Amino acid sequence: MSYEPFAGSAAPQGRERLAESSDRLRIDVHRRTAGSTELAEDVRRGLLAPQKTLPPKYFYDDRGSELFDAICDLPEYYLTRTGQALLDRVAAQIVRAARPSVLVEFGSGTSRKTRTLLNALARARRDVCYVPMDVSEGMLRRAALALLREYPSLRIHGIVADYERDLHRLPPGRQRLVLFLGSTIGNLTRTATAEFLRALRRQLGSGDYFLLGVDLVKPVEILEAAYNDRAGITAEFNRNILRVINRDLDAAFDLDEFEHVAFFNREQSQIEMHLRARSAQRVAIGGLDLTVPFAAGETIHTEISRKFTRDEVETALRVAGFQPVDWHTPPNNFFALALSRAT
Ligand code: AVI
Repeated sequence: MSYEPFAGSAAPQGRERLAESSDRLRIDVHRRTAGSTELAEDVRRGLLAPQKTLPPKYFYDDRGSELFDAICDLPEYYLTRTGQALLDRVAAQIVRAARPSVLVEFGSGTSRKTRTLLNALARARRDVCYVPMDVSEGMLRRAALALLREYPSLRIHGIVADYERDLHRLPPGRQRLVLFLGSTIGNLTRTATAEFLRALRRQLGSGDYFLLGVDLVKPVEILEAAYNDRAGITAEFNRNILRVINRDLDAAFDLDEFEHVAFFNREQSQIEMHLRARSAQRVAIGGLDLTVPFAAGETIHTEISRKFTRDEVETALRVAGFQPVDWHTPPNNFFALALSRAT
């Protein structure tokens, strides 16, 4: 047996806790600082910078996660549909190549796409332990319980943690297949991506596999439409970050005063999302004891979503210590699944 998460391992200490343990389910919760302290520091730093910024991870409270789920079903948002159809087509091939006994997933959310791989693994008669890592304990728990009902021989070791900071929380194991799907890596800067890949490689043993989903460069009209949907859901998602700050830091952002802006920056090969002040204003943030001035038209940069080429992805993987194995794309070349092996 290459992985035994349920036998005799010590419960985490301090802020970390073992939320749940049974024959088939274990959930470890790791929290480094109280959420609002980190939010306060990030908001203070971001809104005092010359180009105001806010980290995109704060989109995802319960409402933001629901809005993101709605985005995934939008006609303009090709990413989820295309990535899922591609995975449906190549899952069996990936399972044959990686032969995993542990399936790790970063940013697992509702584990939507995981089922495709679990089905392929069941068809190949491979029993696995699934290790989802997500910041949302509620979402991880709901997804885990649903999966346990659907897959009677599945074991799950959930990790409630932030994959950018807490990669070292990954339990040891062999024959692992690590999933990072949905092009979530595109929301990291180039530097953060390189750091993330290097940190991931350090956690893996040689011979473990990594499946990375990436959104590819394509005509600008298609890219910009995906982030400016006609139903206005992406705009609501973008403004949700202000709602989070109003609620958790006692701030007074008037959401109607901030306009959603999303465009493709060709030089950086990334979609940029901003919130643009419709008029000059001052916004009080009670929890920070701070008032932030905005000029009319000034923006808060809330997200990047990088769009990749094959060359760029494979170079980044190689530099971090992964050997590219397969590059899967759909006929329209909109999206790619890059399978690589830790060398
Ligand atoms: C989660 N991530 C891959 C999405 C993206 O497309 O970059 C987040 C998103 N932002 C606006 N729409 C979707």
